[in-house]
Amino acid sequence: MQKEAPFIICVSTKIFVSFSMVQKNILATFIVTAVAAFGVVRAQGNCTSLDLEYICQNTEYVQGIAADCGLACLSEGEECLEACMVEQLELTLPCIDCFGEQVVCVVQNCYFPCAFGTEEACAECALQNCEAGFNECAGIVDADADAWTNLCDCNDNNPVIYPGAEGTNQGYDNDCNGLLSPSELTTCVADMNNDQIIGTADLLIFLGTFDCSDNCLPEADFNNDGVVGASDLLTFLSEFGLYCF
Ligand SMILES: [Ca+2]
Ligand SMILES: [Ca+2]
Ligand SMILES: [Ca+2]
Ligand SMILES: [Ca+2]
Repeated sequence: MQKEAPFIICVSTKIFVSFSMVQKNILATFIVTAVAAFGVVRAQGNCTSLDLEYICQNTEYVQGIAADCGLACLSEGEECLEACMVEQLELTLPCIDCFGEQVVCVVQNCYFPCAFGTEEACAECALQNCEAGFNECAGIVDADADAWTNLCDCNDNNPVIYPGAEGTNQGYDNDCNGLLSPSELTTCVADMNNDQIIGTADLLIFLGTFDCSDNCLPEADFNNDGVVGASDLLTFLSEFGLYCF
């Protein structure tokens, strides 16, 4: 009996340790998945998120090429147009197909205003008849209704983030310029490595001390209850991705 007791304790300690490791791995997988979903702009139409970014950054150039190719291929149709655009634009073929469809739409619906009317009349007709179809094909949406589509809205799920937006001190790059101004930063507790970003480096430090029994990092005990547990994890997750003072 006396020989077995330590053995049982030893085994149960091992089980406890491995169980805890499994939990940490599940947690890490969950968080990494959540982080990946957080960071990726999901394009739903024919255009990839890289296509949309390219169109955003080169809007006038893309429009110009589309118009030029449309004119050059007026009598030859969609294949000519696509070949013409592929040559000059860094867009995927399925995305370029949407431009082809749009030109066909304009030719079918707006031939007279575009051939004989003013540029404005042609544009107005195209907007009325062919813009919605193009947006649907390309996957262009304004999911957060802040008047900026996912072409240039660097976070289309948050209406206080769009090009030119005022800082809201919530830890977001509000104006999508890739830079952080004082009015964009917020106060964080989870910046474990003090680099002003709550990111994967902080996550690794936090997970290293999560559920700790000794040598706990006191700075990870956000609610000061003596353990690094579930409620601290919720705090950490609520700050993930934020920019801090
Ligand atoms: Ca938007
Ligand atoms: Ca937005
Ligand atoms: Ca900014
Ligand atoms: Ca950090």
